[in-house]
Amino acid sequence: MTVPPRVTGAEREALRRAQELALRGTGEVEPNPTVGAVVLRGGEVVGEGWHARYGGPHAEVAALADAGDRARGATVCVTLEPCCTTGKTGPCTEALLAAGVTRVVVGCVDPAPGHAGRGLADLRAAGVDVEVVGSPTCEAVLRRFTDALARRRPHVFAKWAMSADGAIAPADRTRTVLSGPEAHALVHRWRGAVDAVLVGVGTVVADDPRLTARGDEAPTRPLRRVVLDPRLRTPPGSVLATTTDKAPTWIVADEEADPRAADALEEHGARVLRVPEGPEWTADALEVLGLEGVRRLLVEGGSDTLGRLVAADLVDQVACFLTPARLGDDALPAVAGLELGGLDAQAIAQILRLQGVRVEPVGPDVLVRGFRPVREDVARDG
Ligand code: AOF
Ligand code: ZN
Repeated sequence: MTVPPRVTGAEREALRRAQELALRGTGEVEPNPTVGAVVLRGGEVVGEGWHARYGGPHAEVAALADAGDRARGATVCVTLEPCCTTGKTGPCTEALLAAGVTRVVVGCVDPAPGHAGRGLADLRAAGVDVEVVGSPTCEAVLRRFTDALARRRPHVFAKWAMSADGAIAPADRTRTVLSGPEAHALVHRWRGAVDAVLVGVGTVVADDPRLTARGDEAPTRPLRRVVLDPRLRTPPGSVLATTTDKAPTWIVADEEADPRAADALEEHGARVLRVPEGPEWTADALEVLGLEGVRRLLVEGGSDTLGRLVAADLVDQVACFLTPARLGDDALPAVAGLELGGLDAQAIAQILRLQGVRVEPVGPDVLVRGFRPVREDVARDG
């Protein structure tokens, strides 16, 4: 790494540590970048922080909180240019100024259009000494983020629980709880850290789910619940359609779907989004969600929806809970079109083409997670 002479050895070391901290957010913050920050005072580390969950505090804010009063007159080394706009949280540039930081060492510039050097300019204008290292390691960490900036659809995080024989429901399709309470707690936390949760209409008809976030950490904004429902089969009396006072429900339908069905759902307060018929309907539906401001989307099934998204290479991130249950012959496969029964975590990860795989016990279940290389289509016009 070529480091400009204006960066001290302690700062270089702090930036390396900040990169390490940044990686702790992997799997929790995408499509946003993983970011780490270290507060230095007189060459000593007095605070550390990272961006830990989507929608949560940014790395600088976490590191400043860790440093407390010692941040006054200190240097902050951060892997990414501090943001200067209010997104889900306030601008980091203002947090740095309010804390009395006098020098900021930045790993690389934020490629996001609204940032891209403006944060650096704001800090300099306020009299802060700013140094950009241009670190290739920091840039490498941003790859997933830069790719996501180029497309309009959300980052798709698909989650499911499946039996040891690779199914999500028994032959008679009755609702079956497969994973343990620890897995449920994790799912509720994830629901609190996405912009929307999506299921296919088959799941609404079979399970009539609530899809609310009941985690310990209060969601930063009302969770949008989305049903992929081309022909508008969502029952107007379903929980999702009748609880829109608690959380918004969006039904994504084909443009040709029955207008009377749409009226019935809208009467209850659900919103029907129309997507023109076409060979890439699912991709188009995701794009509509992206344009509506959904950047991180949790997909919770069912079998057909997961199968369609995987087949179209529209899944970016996977979390699969392997549970000890067995559902027997003719059970519904967890992901339509994929045979995942009787396999261990490594084999499942291989079939799903996961990268950066992590396998860990969660109560009685085993959680397999990773990222999928996604298709290049991303900057589609039209
Ligand atoms: C920072 N520090 O730790 C991160 C930054 O979705 P939001 O509101 O959290 O905003 C995310 C945007 O802020 C993201 O698109 C990227 O440009 C920047 N990320 N910036 O100063 C951080 N994660
Ligand atoms: Zn920020």
